[in-house]
Amino acid sequence: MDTVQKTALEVCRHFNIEGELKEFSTFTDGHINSTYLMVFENAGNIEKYLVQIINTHVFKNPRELMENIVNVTAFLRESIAAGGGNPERETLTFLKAADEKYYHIQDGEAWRIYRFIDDSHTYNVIENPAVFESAGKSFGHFQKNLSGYPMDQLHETIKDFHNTPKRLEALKAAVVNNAAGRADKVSSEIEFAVSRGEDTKKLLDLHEQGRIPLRVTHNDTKLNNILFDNESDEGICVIDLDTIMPGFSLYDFGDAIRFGANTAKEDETDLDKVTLSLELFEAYARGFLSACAADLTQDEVDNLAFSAKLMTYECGIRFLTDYLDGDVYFKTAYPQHNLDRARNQFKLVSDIESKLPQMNDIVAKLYEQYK
Ligand code: ADP
Ligand code: GN1
Ligand code: MG
Repeated sequence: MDTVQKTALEVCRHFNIEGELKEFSTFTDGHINSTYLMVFENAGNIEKYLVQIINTHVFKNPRELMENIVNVTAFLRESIAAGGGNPERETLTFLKAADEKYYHIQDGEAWRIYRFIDDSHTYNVIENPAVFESAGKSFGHFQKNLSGYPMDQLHETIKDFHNTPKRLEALKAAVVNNAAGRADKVSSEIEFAVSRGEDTKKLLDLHEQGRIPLRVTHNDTKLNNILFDNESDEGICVIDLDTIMPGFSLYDFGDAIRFGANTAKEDETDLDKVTLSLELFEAYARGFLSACAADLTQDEVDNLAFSAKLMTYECGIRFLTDYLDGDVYFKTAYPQHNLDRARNQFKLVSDIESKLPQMNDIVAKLYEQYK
């Protein structure tokens, strides 16, 4: 048994999990937390848990983080049950440790445990538009379900998470610091980011003018943060709830398109393969608008297409910043990984720029249908 497995097992015992450990495996989908599946046999029953080390470099206050998640999932549980759904499968269920806390510090790391949702899968690339339409419905319903949640009770788990002007400032500071000595290699990428500075303020300006509201949003709506049912292939559960905070609906829409309507993986290095699929864009927009069009303001609707560009641009800025900082934020598999991701995102931004008129037409048509 290696060290992490041994520590994870001690953590499980602290959460009162009994029985014999039968299986231990690692999930590598996420860029932030360390995630393990642990299967136990207990009195003849098989029990499956998702055991996670919270990345405390990213989430500095695990107590506040877990308070948000536990309260939000309790709220979701009620609205799912009221709508006739199954809360055990449609939202996450966190375990409470022996000391009544929802996380436990072991060997200097913050751990948490929740129930594994069986017979489900995630996607990193979409081939079938119907799957992406279902993802749009899932995130649209998620927003709708949380519309009555008291926003002032949410802790801001990462300050200025989608503040794009501040993300650009952080990139400029990283260029000046040049902590990893990599700035010389990426002058064209820096130029790409800086030349689009005007775009960073657009949504914040609209908010200041009272034209787009703050809502309770997920803020990390990438496709692999939805579990799909193995049988129906429908989105069943929105996961990765660490960044639920007040935000704009457009962040959630744009980020989902950024990841899921890309015709290639987020770190594809053959940039000819990286394009915005209009078919996938339409599929997601249909799912999303069919779930929540009536709740959106006209300014939100008018900026859905733009939000895809903004969130892709912002994510590219963040990958590039982390590359310059020496890969201190996102998990990477090799030294140039963050740079490859940044180039991929910037290629997608260029492609979206050329397709914005068509994307806006698609939104206008669907909005008429679903409002
Ligand atoms: P990260 O913040 O690192 O992205 P996630 O919370 O998204 O971490 O979890 C990483 C991966 O683990 C997910 O993309 C998914 O594949 C899997 N996963 C997470 N929670 C569950 C669950 N309750 N049931 C099944 N799989 C899960
Ligand atoms: C991270 O945690 P994960 O892998 O779902 C990141 C998102 C980025 C995404 C890029 C807390 O998401 O903001 O958009 O990587 N999450 C955090 O793939 O920073
Ligand atoms: Mg995730």
